Amino acid sequence: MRFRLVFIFAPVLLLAACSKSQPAAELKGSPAPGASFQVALRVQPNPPKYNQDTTFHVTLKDSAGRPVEDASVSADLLMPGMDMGEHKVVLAPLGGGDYEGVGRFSMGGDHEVVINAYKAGATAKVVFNVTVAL
Ligand SMILES: [Cu+2]
Repeated sequence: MRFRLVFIFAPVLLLAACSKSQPAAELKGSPAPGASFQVALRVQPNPPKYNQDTTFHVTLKDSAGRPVEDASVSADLLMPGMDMGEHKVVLAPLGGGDYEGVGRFSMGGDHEVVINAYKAGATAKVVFNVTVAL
């Protein structure tokens, strides 16, 4: 099911990626123990703005630094200490270990962006702290 969603959204996201001018700064993440992949996250704009489209761009590498393609990658947008309901953004593969998707934060302030990556039984979960501008 998740695979089908990724497939449908991919062409739209590729178009959006082509209109990008500047790559955003790479954020610092906290990997959960046992992560099989290295996860780098960029958000555009940085910082994200409340209730406006934010592009989440993930680069996935294995422990040897090689790009990991064909993984399932998602971003959960959470607020620590507040139940905001589930807000998951599925990131589509761009090739070369890059994944991208667009979502919105429904509030300003301190958030956690939790990136989950999965491929053939190997996983990674990395938490990034992001402060959303009003
Ligand atoms: Cu909130």
